[in-house]
Amino acid sequence: MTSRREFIKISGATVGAATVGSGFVNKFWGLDRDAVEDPNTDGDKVVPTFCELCFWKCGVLAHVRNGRVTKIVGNPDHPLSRGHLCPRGTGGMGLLYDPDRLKKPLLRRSNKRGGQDFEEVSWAKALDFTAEKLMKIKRDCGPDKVALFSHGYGGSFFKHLLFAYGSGNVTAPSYGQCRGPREVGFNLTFGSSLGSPEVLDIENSRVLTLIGSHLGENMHNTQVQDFARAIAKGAEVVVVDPRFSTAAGKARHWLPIKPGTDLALLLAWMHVIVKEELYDAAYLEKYATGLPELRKHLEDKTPEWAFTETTIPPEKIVETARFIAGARPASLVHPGRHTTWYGDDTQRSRAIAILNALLGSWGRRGGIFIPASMPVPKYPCPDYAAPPKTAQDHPDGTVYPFADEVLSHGVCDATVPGKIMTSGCPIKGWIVYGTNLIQALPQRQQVIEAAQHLDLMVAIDVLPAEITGYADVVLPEATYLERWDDAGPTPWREPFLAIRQPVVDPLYESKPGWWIAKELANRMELGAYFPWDDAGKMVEARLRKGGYDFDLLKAKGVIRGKRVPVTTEDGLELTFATPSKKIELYSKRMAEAGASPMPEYTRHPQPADGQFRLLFGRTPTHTFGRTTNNRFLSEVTNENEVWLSAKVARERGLSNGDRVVLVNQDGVRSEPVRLKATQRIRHDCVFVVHGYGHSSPGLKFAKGRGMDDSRLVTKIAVDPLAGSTGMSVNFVTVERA
Ligand SMILES: Nc1nc2c(c(=O)[nH]1)N[C@H]1C(S)=C(S)[C@@H](COP(=O)(O)OP(=O)(O)OC[C@H]3O[C@@H](n4cnc5c(=O)[nH]c(N)nc54)[C@H](O)[C@@H]3O)O[C@H]1N2
Ligand SMILES: Nc1nc2c(c(=O)[nH]1)N[C@H]1C(S)=C(S)[C@@H](COP(=O)(O)OP(=O)(O)OC[C@H]3O[C@@H](n4cnc5c(=O)[nH]c(N)nc54)[C@H](O)[C@@H]3O)O[C@H]1N2
Ligand code: SF4
Ligand SMILES: [Mo]
Repeated sequence: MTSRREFIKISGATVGAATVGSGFVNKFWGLDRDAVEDPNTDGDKVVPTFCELCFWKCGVLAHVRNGRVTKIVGNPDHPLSRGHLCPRGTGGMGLLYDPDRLKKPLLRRSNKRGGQDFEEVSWAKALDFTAEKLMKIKRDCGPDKVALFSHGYGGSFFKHLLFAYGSGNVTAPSYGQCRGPREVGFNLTFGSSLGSPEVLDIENSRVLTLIGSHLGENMHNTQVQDFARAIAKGAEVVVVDPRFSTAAGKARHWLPIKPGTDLALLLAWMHVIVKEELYDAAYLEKYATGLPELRKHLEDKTPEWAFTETTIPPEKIVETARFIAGARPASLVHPGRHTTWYGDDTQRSRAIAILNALLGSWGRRGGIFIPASMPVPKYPCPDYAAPPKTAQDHPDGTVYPFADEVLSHGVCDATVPGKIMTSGCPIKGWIVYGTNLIQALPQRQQVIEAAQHLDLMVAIDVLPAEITGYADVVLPEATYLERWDDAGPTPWREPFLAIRQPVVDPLYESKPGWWIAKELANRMELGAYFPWDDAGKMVEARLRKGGYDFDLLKAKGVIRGKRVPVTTEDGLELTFATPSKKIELYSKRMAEAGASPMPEYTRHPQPADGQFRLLFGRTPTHTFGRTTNNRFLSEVTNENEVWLSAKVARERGLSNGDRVVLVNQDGVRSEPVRLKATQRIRHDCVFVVHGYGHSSPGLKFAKGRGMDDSRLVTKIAVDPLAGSTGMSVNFVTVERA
């Protein structure tokens, strides 16, 4: 195992390998404290691939010596990494060589789900068992009674398998518990959503406004690099956050808003911008509809009114509105990513979208670009026998009128007999790929209850995460450094194509996802849908058919296409896929669905005296619970702490470093956790990094470290438009442990 010193050196090597500005970027984020070059970690072979420590897909170069990966650095040719990685990406060996990895297929021994009581079995036995159960569900109840929960790039083979099987129930918490409302809000306004990686031209922004979005702690590599570059070029930042985030430390204006009131601020900003005619009139004239209705709607949304909601002084609201408008169109109000906060999140995202429209930033340099990509032809494959059946999560289609993906918590509900009306029997089978539903979904008891009703749960994972304990069969996947995945375009500022290829052979008996999906297909008479022997060959055939130089791709990991216009400044003509073919400031579709056609502020319950709103976020060195067992990354941070206002702590006789317990409104108690008494947070909320407090005994390093915030999320506020679950609606008291 590499020591802390070596790990830091490895990070240092990343800095060394970087291109222009990287030293600055690392200094900017305070990441290069011990950075040293270490040629001792150079490999005798370097294999390019892309990262899976989060979902940003940065290109990496993996150094290999004597069959072992010795370091991972950024691929300078890859537009998402540009030669350097975030701290997590450098720590991929901590996953590859994690001694707690799943090593062999497991079959559950006892009847009780959740007990982690398994026997090791052969692949043949595990796959036969799974395929037989899936066939039985199909025979008895129909194929649409199986759902796939899938997070991460490798899930594509299982989606294909599920569609071939005849089910359309593909879902992920990264929609209904993450970016769902943002995608819906932007889609309703511009006819297009933002996707991942987000299509934001932060590097060229002159003013960047962050509502939450804690860049610098939220470590999406390209965005934080762009953020640092923008500031180096003189950009200014406005941060709206109840907490003095890392980004707030770089900001001209920090607005410590009362949590849950952002929509009031957004409306008041727009009030000022419209009243003072600071908007981009020519842009709106050409591209938008609904300005008169919006003007009327905003009349009474004054800064004085917003002050009473947000606690931001009216003068400050006016000043920042003018400041933001002064930089248009290179003034970007970041759409956020984790936007499932209070249940009116689609409306808040709509307000952010409309504000961007007023600034003229959609399709503009320094705003939101229209991405380019390099298409990859399909591998010849039969059509799916029947169109995938309708989703089971909200079957009559009217409950959440704008949900455009299947909702994970809805699938849980549809698994419990009689809980929501679906035709025929409830959902009987879950395939869970790369998502730890126990930590990712709110209202854990309901997830666990749903699991108890299943005929089959198969978990495909690399680690014994909590969810694997509830599965009937656990299939150990090879990590991203040990496998091929499918090839596909990543829409971005410049067109490029990258491949994921194995760096080393799979350890233990782990197998790549493509192999697992194909073997299951063969056992269910669906082999025709996987008409290739090996995913590497399939990827090669697809890319060669597309006219790409596969040998170059293998050697470099990435090829770049010719730049095309992505903003009006480059000569792009903007089009909008809305019903009116224009930006819809007023949404007829929303009115028809019975929703407010322009964002309407709702007042949310606030914590009582002695209670605090539980907020959560990220730390630069971890991706939720996905990496908290990674010993390399944990050399830097190995537990979370609870942020509480220093004044409040003092009044309660608590000091920095004390062990405390959080107790939520339903009496659920957290694990004991260290207190961070700080002036950097408002008095009415506490903040904690998500992904700690693991309980799975198999996660020998992470188990019992820090607290698990999601256990306290027993209450949700469901967004009536996107169907997503607002999770920042839980209140806690703080007790000494
Ligand atoms: N290092 C690292 N980076 C990551 C991830 C990771 O796990 N680790 N995860 C990735 C993923 S999947 C996602 S979705 C993103 C999430 O990252 P973001 O999209 O940035 O998440 P948010 O929930 O917007 O940000 C949390 C911030 O919002 C503030 N906040 C809480 N409530 C409110 C409120 O009512 N109003 C306002 N204005 N602010 C509020 C919190 O204080 C905190 O600073 O990060 C991505 N990047
Ligand atoms: N309370 C609370 N809940 C949240 C959030 C929060 O901040 N607080 N954040 C929300 C957000 S923004 C999101 S995006 C979701 C994300 O939540 P999840 O969808 O659960 O995402 P991860 O935590 O990344 O998923 C981790 C699982 O994937 C496994 N894994 C890692 N690599 C691989 C691989 O190569 N192959 C396979 N098969 N498995 C792999 C890990 O071992 C782990 O079990 O959670 C949401 N839920
Ligand atoms: S942002 Fe970091 S963890 Fe995510 S893909 Fe890039 S290097 Fe990997
Ligand atoms: Mo997310």
